[in-house]
Amino acid sequence: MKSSPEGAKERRHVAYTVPKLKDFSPAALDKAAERLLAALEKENAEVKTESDWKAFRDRWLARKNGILTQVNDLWLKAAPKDAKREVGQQVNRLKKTVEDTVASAEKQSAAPVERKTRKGQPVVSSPAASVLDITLPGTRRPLGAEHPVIKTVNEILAVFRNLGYSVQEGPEIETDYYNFESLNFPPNHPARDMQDTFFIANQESKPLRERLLLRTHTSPVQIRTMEKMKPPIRIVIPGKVHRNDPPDASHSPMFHQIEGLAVDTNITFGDLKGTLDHAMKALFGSSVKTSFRPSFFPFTEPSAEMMVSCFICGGSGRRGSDPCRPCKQTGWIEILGCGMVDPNVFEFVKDNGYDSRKVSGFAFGMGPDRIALLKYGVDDLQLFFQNDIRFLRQFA
Ligand code: 2NL
Repeated sequence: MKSSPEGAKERRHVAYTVPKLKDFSPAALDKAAERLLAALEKENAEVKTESDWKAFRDRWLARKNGILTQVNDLWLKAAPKDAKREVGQQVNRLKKTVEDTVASAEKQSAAPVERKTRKGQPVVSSPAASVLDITLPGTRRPLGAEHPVIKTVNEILAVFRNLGYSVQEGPEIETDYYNFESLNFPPNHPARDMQDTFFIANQESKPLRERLLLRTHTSPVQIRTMEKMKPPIRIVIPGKVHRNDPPDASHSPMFHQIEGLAVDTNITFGDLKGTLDHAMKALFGSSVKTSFRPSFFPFTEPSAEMMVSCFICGGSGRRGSDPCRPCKQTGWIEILGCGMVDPNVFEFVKDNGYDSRKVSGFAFGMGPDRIALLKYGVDDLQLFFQNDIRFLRQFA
């Protein structure tokens, strides 16, 4: 029978095995650790190829029966109570050394090996040189670029970061509780209808508040954040949201939202106006004006829609002799919804310090897809989501 080279190598020495310890004294531990490290060094020196390295890694790090696992079981778990601390520290040191050694062995197994040509000058080639013609031209990897919607999202986030807001994110699959109930949506509110919401199938056996759906706005993240961070807070939340809207030039079943929330003592509608007016000037230029008109959202009271003077026509409604299309000749563009957080919303997080008698807050939400359409003069939202690089590369 032919024996493999690996088999021959194995027989040359007896492989290290983790001994059971009878003596857990520091001196005995040091001795055991010394033997283990000697074996590690010896085996490390024998790693030449990638498959050597994989075997080396598995022998030392495999969760099931790897040497470190055995050390944990035979040394740490078996240690008497009064030696546990000492053994634990020793095992942690060994763990770190083994992990570092295995990690650097990977580099050594993949590193180019130095070879001599017949004339004696060193030639650097990879172990795979025999199957790789290094004189062939390389594969071109075209550079990617930021998607225009993400670019817009990042610009908006930067404005709020500069005001001291932090960025929070959360799951796209949400519960009815976080998407609706905690946001003061009455049981028969139209936004709960199948019309708008994508429900996850087969949830009927669960209580309503635990049923899963695709979030229809990023507001659930605001509740989740208020559950984990006490006031005062200043946060902005970007993300994908989903609504059962058929796609057309201005609608998509997946779109983006950025919401913001500031909660503190004595936050007023004046703070809301000042903050958002500043944000619009930072985004669209210092000459834009803002205007607020009453609106309704279930989670804010009072609520408003903010208009920004048209940054395409400068508010005139006309472009030369043509009517301005983005603002429909009104000179104003509806840019976001906002309002003062409804005390009913704080009620759901009152145990974390949100007592509506002590704190107040403002919130706002905007659609960066629509803002990107306006900013780049694109007339069809679908273009943003078809990922045709002939379209996208224009923004690179
Ligand atoms: C819009 C309007 C808005 C909010 C979002 C919010 C969140 C909490 C409490 C109160 Cl947790 N409000 N979010 C408030 C007003 C408007 O979005 O038109 N978005 C595109």
